[in-house]
Amino acid sequence: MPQPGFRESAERNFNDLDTDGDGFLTRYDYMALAQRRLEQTGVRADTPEGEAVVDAFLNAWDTHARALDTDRDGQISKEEYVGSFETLMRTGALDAVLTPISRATFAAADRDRDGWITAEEFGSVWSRRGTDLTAAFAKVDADRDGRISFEEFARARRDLLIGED
Ligand SMILES: [Ca+2]
Ligand SMILES: [Ca+2]
Ligand SMILES: [Ca+2]
Repeated sequence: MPQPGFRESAERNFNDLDTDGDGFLTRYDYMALAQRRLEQTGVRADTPEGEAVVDAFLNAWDTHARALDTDRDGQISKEEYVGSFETLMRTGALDAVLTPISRATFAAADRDRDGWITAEEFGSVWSRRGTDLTAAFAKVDADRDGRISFEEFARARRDLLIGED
């Protein structure tokens, strides 16, 4: 049974993933996303942190392509993505993709490598347009200790993706 707003979440995710806006997801879009993440965090691609970010996005592409690109033409249409989003969630494929991305993003954002994301570090990874960073930080910092743990970060990113926002 589709949840209310479910299709909207899936469409919004699709649009976020379709970096070049041509209406299809390709390997290029995921590479561009990884590149953008590196630019935001100021992490270089040839560092272990940078490689982890690129690997996580390419892993996401491989998983999405395997699950969704049924005609194997190397691109995923919006219909293919939106129509399969619920299956991705139910089978755990979404988490298999999301967890490495969250881990790599968290590591890239944690510039002083103390295992926490502070308010200053937060700005480089939470960049959905029109976001109030202070409010977003407060929401992600579930236990309100003024810093974001990996668990808090991963949970918030998942909620964002599936529309429990
Ligand atoms: Ca595209
Ligand atoms: Ca830190
Ligand atoms: Ca916290």
